[in-house]
Amino acid sequence: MPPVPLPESARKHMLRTMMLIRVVENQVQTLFSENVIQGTTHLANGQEAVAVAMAAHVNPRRGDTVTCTYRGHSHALALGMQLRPFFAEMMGRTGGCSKGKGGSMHLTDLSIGLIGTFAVVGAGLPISVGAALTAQIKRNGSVHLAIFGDGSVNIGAWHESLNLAAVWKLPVIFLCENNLYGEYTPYLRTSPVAHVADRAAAYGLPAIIVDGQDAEALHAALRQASEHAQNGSGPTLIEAKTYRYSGHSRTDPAAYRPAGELEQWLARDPIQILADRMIADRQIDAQEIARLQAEVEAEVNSAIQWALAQPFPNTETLYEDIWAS
Ligand SMILES: Cc1ncc(C[n+]2csc(CCOP(=O)(O)OP(=O)(O)O)c2C)c(N)n1
Ligand SMILES: [Mg+2]
Repeated sequence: MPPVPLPESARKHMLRTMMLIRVVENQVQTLFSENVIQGTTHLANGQEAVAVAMAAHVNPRRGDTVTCTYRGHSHALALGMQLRPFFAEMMGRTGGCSKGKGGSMHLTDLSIGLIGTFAVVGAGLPISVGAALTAQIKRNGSVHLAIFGDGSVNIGAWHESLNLAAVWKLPVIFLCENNLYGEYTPYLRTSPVAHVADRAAAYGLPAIIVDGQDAEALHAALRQASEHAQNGSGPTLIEAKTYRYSGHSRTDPAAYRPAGELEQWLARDPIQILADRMIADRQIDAQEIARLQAEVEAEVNSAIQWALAQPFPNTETLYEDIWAS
């Protein structure tokens, strides 16, 4: 799907949000190495365009929802999660979006439509299908997004979700971030078809393959899928071809990647692609980009300082916010 030029204000918002996500992810990496963030982290450097294009089509007031994976920082921020509860959650502190009990892999905020980020591969899809079934019954016109990686497409729940959503024509978008690897294994070593999108045919679904580094191409693909869902035609499978610059998680040096592969993808950086297009259209210049960069860095640093001053949850809260005790 080719890019469709968006208005200047929409471009600027996407550019700034991608820059913010990049700064945040780099800080998460640093804070993790300093043991301020514990557990594990999965960074999305290189995949920012998918997050900002996706968020442009989510309207929580209409009841839209999103599920995603443990690699969910970018999605949460693009949907509008505030930096303070974001960093407090990362650090396991009470001011976090899940009161410090979820951490990096479980960012959740119903007010922005983010109903869950799931560490179990493929687990988000049935939840999104359920949300879409609710929407169909309530006839509220909402659209529901399941975001997942290429590594989930051989999980049973993935196939069951696509099948059920197709049969019932549910208003759901299946958005795959195909970053070529599931943990340390290349996609093509685990799947016999070249593209994740090829699998849509088995369920009679429309599929779109899109450049995952181009925010405007992604925006166009998501618009088509969103309109398809809203007019009662059911789900679409979108495959965004993208790449994670770092390894799978905090301890992975990504030594399994062929030489030169990372450099090829760095040359197609999603922030640079949109910035170059805006520069060519005289909508931004290097000075304004530097100003935006300084602005987002200051916001991120101030949120980190705030989060560092928050307490850790005390043991009395251990049995709060759970289904049963
Ligand atoms: C059901 C299940 N099996 C295995 C794992 C271990 N695991 C964690 S992440 C991952 C790879 C998933 O890769 P992908 O879906 O491509 O997402 P990416 O990390 O590339 O964003 C695996 C196998 C898991 N969390 N859940
Ligand atoms: Mg992957």
